[in-house]
Amino acid sequence: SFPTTRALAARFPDTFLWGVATSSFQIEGAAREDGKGESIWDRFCAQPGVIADGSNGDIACDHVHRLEADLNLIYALGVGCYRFSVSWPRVQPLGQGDWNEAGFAFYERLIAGLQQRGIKASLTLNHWDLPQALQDRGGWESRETVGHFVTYAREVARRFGSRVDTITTHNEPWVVAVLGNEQGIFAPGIKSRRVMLQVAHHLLVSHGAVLRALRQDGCPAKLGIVLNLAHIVPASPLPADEAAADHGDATGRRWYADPLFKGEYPPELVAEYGADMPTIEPGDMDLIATPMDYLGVNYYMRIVARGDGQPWDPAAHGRPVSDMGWEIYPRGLTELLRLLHRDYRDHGLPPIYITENGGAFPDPTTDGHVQDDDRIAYLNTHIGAVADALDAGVPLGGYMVWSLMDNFEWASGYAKRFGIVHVDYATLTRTPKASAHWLTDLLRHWKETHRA
Ligand code: GBH
Repeated sequence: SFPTTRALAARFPDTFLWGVATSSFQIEGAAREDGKGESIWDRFCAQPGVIADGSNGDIACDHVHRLEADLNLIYALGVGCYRFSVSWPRVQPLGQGDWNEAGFAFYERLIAGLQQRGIKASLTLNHWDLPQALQDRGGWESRETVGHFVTYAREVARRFGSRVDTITTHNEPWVVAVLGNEQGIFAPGIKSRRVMLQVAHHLLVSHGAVLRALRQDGCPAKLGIVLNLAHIVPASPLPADEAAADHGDATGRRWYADPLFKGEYPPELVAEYGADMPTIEPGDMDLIATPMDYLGVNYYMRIVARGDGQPWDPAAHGRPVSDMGWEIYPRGLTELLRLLHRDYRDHGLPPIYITENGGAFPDPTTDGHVQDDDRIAYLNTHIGAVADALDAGVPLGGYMVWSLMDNFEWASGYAKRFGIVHVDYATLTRTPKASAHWLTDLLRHWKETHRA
C-alpha cells in the first residue's frame, strides 16, 4: 500500500538535498583523547541513575577512530549531504582560550573526506555538548557564554566556512533549555523555569550574534538554526484541551520562531512568565531576528494535548508508536510545515530543511541481516508527507534521516536504535539495515528521474 521508491522519488525536484544526520557526542567516542576537554554530557553521564542503561559517550560508535570507514558508508548510501556537529570541547577544551589542534585535525579529515566524495557538509556548532568549564561558570544561563560561543563559531568558520554548505548555530534550543535546565533530565540537569528562560534567551541571542559575526567575516556558508517541532493537537474540542494545545504550541514552537522571525516573544507567555522572564538587553530582539538562510526542522511525532496536564498515551488509543513510545504520525509533518509557512511567510521565512526525521524500532535481526520494515514504512510515509508539503507550496530545500547509524540516544543510552546502519556495540561493526538499502534505492530513482 506504500508508493514505490520510484513513484516517491519522482515527487522531488532535482535541487532537493538528501542527507543523513548524526551528532558529535552521540557517535564520536574518544572522550578523553588528543586533548579533548570535558563536556556537560561527559559530566552528566557520570551521575548514577540519569542514563537508562548507565552508559556514557566514552566510546559511543568509536567514530573518531573509524572515520574512513564511516565516510565510505555515507558515500555508499548515495546521499548528497552529511549533517554532523562539532564538539566544542574537542576543539577548545575549556570553551575559551587555547584551541586544540588535534581536535580540529579530526574535523579537517572529516570535511576533506566529504569533499573528496562529493558530499556536502552540513555543520552544527552546538548539538548540546557544551564545555564543562563553561558550565562551571554558569553555562548558557551566563551572558558570558554568548561571547565565548561567538569566538568559537568564528574560529570554526575561519577554518571550514568555505568548505561546508551550511553552518547551524544550535540544534534544538528548546531541548537544551527545557530538558536540560527546567526538567533536568538532560545535561546539565538543572530544574528551574527561570534558568530555562534565561538559557533559551542566550541561545537565541548567541545564534543572532554568530550570524552577524560570520557575515561580517565574509563566511560563504549558508547560516541557520534547527528547531525541534512536533505537530500538536487538542485531545478533544473542549476548551481546556484546546488551551493546552495552544499553550504547547506557544512554549515549544512560537517561543523560538516568533523571536527569530518577528523579533518578539509571544505576548501571552510573557505575561504568564512574569518575574521569571529573562534579562533582555537593548538590541537583543533585533539581533535574534537577523535574517537566516534556512530554517532546520526536526520532526518526530504528534503530541495530543490534554487540559488536565496528563500525557495522552497513543498506544492506549490504538495509535502506532515507535520504540520511544512516540506516536507515528506522518501527516503531522505536512501540517507543521504548512503552519510554519502560514505564520512566517510574511516574516522572511527562508527555505526549510528537514534536518532530522526517523524512528527507533526493535529491528528484527537474522544472521546479521536487519529487516527493519517499521523504519522503512516510517521513512516512506514521512518523505511522502514532505512531498505533500512541497505540493502545498511550502519552500523546502532538503530532508535528512536521523540517523546514519545507531548511537548514544541521550538519557535512553544505547538501547534505542535510530540508525539506518546497525552498530554492534560489542564489536563496533556497522551493518547497513534494509532501510539503508531502501534509501539508496530511493536516491537512485530520484537521480534517474532527473537524468532525462
Ligand atoms: C533529537 O531530539 C536530537 O536532535 C537527536 O540528537 C536525538 O537523537 C533524536 O532527536 C532522537 O531523540 O514528550 O513533550 O517531552 C529529539 C527531540 C524533543 C523529541 C522532545 C521528543 C518529546 C516531547 N525530542 N520530544 S515531550
